[in-house]
Order: sequence, then C-alpha cells, then structure tokens
Amino acid sequence: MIEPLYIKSREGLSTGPNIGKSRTAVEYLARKIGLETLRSNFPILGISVRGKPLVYLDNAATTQKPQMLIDAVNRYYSRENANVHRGIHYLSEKLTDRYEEVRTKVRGFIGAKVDCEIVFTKGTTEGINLIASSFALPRLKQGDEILVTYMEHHSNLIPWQIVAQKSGAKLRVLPITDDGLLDLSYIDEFLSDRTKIFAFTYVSNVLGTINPVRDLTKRAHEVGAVVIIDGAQAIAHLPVNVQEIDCDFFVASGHKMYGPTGIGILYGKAPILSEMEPYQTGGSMILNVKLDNTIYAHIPHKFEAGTPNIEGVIGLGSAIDFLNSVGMYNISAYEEALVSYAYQRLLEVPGINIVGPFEPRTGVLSFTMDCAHPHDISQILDEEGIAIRAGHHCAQPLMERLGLPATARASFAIYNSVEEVDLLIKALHKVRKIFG
Ligand code: C6P
Repeated sequence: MIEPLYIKSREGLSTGPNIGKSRTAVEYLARKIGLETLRSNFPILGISVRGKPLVYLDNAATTQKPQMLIDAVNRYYSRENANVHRGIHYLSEKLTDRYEEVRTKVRGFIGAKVDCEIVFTKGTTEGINLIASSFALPRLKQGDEILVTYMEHHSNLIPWQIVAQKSGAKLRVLPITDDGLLDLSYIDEFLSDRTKIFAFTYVSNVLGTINPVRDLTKRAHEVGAVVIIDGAQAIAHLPVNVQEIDCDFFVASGHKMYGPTGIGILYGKAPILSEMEPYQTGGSMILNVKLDNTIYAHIPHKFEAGTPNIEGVIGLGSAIDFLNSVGMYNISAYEEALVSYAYQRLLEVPGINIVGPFEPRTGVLSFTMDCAHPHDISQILDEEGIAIRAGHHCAQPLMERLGLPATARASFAIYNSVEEVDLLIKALHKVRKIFG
C-alpha cells in the first residue's frame, strides 16, 4: 500500500515534506512498471533536441510511438501489404483477418459488447462529425436541444453548432466552475426532456479535469438524451469501459494512445448504429448495388467506405498491445502520482498559476506565469529540449471563460519520469530569470 501522496486540498499543496514523499512514490511506481525498459521501447525518447536530451511533454497533442508499432507497420509494408475486404488471394485474406482482429482488440480494450460496435475512423474529429451527420442531423428538429460543456475542444463544439443551425435545434453550454470543474449545480436546468444529445469530454485537454462520465450519462438517459463522449484525452490514461459508462457513443484518436495518426475509434451501441444512415458512400460499404438502388453493408462496414487506413489499423493494434502490456490501471496509477508531483513542484515557481482543478485530473497541466507569455515560456523550454504546447489548445470558448488568451501546457504520458518533471521546473525558473 502506497502512502497518500498529498494533502487533498489546494491550500495544503505547498512545497512541504509531501514533495519528498510523493517523489519517492513516483520512483517506486516507476520501478514497478519498469520505466527504464518501457522508455527504451520508444526510440524518439533517445534523441537530442537543440543539443539537449528530448523531454517530450506534449502528449495531449500526440504521443510518441513504441518500437513494436514501428516494426509492425514496417512488416506490414514489407511482407503483408494488400487491400482488405476485397481480394480472395492469400495476402488479402490474411490481412483482412488481421484488420478484423484489431477491431476485436479495440472492443476488448474499451469494453464494448460486440465487434460490430467498433467503427474505424480518421480520429476523434471525424468520429464526432460522423455522429453529427449520420445520427443527429436527420433526427433533430426545432424545439430540440443539444447540450455540450464549456470545456469542449472545437471538435466537439463546431459539429454541434452546424447541426443546430441546420436543424433549428438549440445548442446549450453547461457552465464550469472557476476551478475548472463542470458546474453540476446547473445540470437540472440544462438537461431536460428537450435535450436530445449530450456531448461532453471525458477529460479536458486544457484543464485536465476528469468528468464524472457515468453519472452524467445516467442523468442524460433519465431525460432520454443520447450521450456522446469525447474520449480523446482519456483513452491512453484511464481504464475505459463503455458498457460500465453506458454511453451511446464514444470516440477517440489512435495517435493520442501511442498509435498512428489518421486512425480513430468510434464506438456506438449496435441498435443505434444499425439505424443510422452511412456517413460516406462508395466501395466496401455495400451488400448490393443496382443502378438505381443500393443495399448497404451491415455495421460496422456501412461506415467504412473506401479503402481504409490499413496501416493505421495495424499500428493501432500494436498500440493497444503496448497499453495492455503495461496495464491501464498501472498507467493511471503511475500518471496520477507523477502529475501530483509535477503539480506540487510547479507551485514552487514564483508567479505561476495552474489552470484546472487539483483533482480529479489527468496529466494535462496548463499554467500561466505572471512574467512571460505562454509562447515565450514554450520557446525558452524548447531551448532546453523540452516540448510543451502553448496557445488556446483548440478550445477558444474555454479560454474566453477563463479570461486567458493562452496557456502553457505540459502534458504527461506513461514514459515520462520524475527527472523530466525536475528539468521542467528548472527550465521554468530560467524563464523567471529571463523575464521576471
Ligand atoms: N487535442 C491537443 O493538443 P483529433 O485531432 O481528431 O485527433 O482530436 C481532436 C480532439 C478532440 N477532443 C479533445 C478533447 C482533444 O484534445 C482533441 C485533440 C489536441 O489538445 C490537438 S488540438
């Protein structure tokens, strides 16, 4: 049993004796997950940037890729390449089996009931657009309401603005508290029998806030709303079980879970997916085509028109193997300890303001400094080989709500170490020296 790492209040977070304890705990968990070996599986972590060893803290934008994925994609192009769901030759049949095996792997990984509930997309953005076009648009009408929250990424806002404009439905936005939590005191006001869709993020890409997805889903279902969860920032950091959450849709991106870019996951409950119109049409999504009529394929293939991103699917399979080899509970425990250490160490830097709650949170740590613009912070850190993101993080309405033009954001993944947090803090002191 690991001792509690920190005092659970903002006031209690000081640079007191807890720091030492929490560092020891991170180091203990690092040994448990075999951090050194794990890091050696990511070749890019061994490179130097501007003459300094790379410290990659931009994992919310995209994660780095393990060697097993690079090898699998290499092998696919070297020895296995064909098209899927088309040929009746050896390569095509073998590859089709592998492609479908990855679907099964994804189903297991997110706890879906059946494989046909998993649709491969380009990523989170495409997943939400698919749901907006094929599910929401044909069903919504004037008088209906779509509910999103103030902490949504543009990907989970703009598609709903368009659905609202085209259907006459009203788009409503659930407020957040000053601490960066959803303000649930408004939930009864915003969720009603007019609410047809409640689309919200599992984890905020700016605040790091983990939303109470199960409770929100339950509340939404009580008024008959369909629940769409943006899982982009959760999928690689928390164990996800869509059946336990009971959401109707769940979307995520491969590249944020150690997988390739251009591949994503859309989960939808089978009866709902079956009733939906296709998103795109063409090859592969049909059972029978006549000149004047087409019978569509069953789910999930109805939603996978054209030659898919086979390389992406193969890589995604390896990424899930990697995540399973570490274990999602180990990942969330390690990252929780690491981010709590990072949070406390950040508070040591004079003039720093951390945006978002102390808990419940993941390893997305946004902050501002009174002496420097986030872009300047990012630039000084870059000179030290430290990659973070600075800007509005594709969440402009949230930034407006926070009264900030931008934040600096360090975001953590399973391969980050306590030493990298220390380097971040050292570099922030340098920012202070230059601009302070
Ligand atoms: N956020 C970030 O740096 P795509 O681009 O489709 O893979 O993911 C879009 C997306 C949707 N929802 C959330 C919560 C996200 O964080 C993102 C991507 C990146 O924060 C790039 S803007």
